[in-house]
Amino acid sequence: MRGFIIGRFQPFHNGHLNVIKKISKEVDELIIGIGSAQKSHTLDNPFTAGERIMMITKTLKNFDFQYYVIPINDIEFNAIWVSYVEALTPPFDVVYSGNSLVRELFEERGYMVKKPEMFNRKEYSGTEIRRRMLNGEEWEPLVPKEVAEVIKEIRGVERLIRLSEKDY
Ligand code: NMN
Repeated sequence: MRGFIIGRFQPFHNGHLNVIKKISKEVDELIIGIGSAQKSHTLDNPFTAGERIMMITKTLKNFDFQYYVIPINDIEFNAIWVSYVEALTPPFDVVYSGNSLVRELFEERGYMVKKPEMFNRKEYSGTEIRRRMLNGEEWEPLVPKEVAEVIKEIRGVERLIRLSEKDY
């Protein structure tokens, strides 16, 4: 049984990690799609696909299960999006998503779709973490320590602050 999960992971946080840990007990292998892979350097999507891959692979390095990380660009064509995802990924049997559009598109194609149980959604949220980064508040406890290290290495908080100051 192979599962598929997609998220923007801007950044990868403890909520994502909890969900993936749980799913890893239900499936033999998991495909982790990096959504909106083409986006970076904006306030909502500050990190590149490569940076998000680093966050995930470093966090999961001691995990004893098989997973694949696949960057997936957005396409302006929801009706063929599932076929587009299928063309980029290994085959899968079950889809996990908290995003109602993702669930709708896969359900219409006949996939088994599950909504992962999320906890502490208020704090384990990319929006909240990016807000804290911009306001100089404590964000590190909301992400795995490997993610905090990647964000420091790439000077991610400084990037976000610069993005908020310039009128690109
Ligand atoms: O659940 P979130 O974190 O929002 O992630 C879902 C991802 O799937 C996003 O990156 C979103 O852009 C992507 N997606 C893309 C399409 C499309 O390209 N037409 C459709 C549905 C979801």
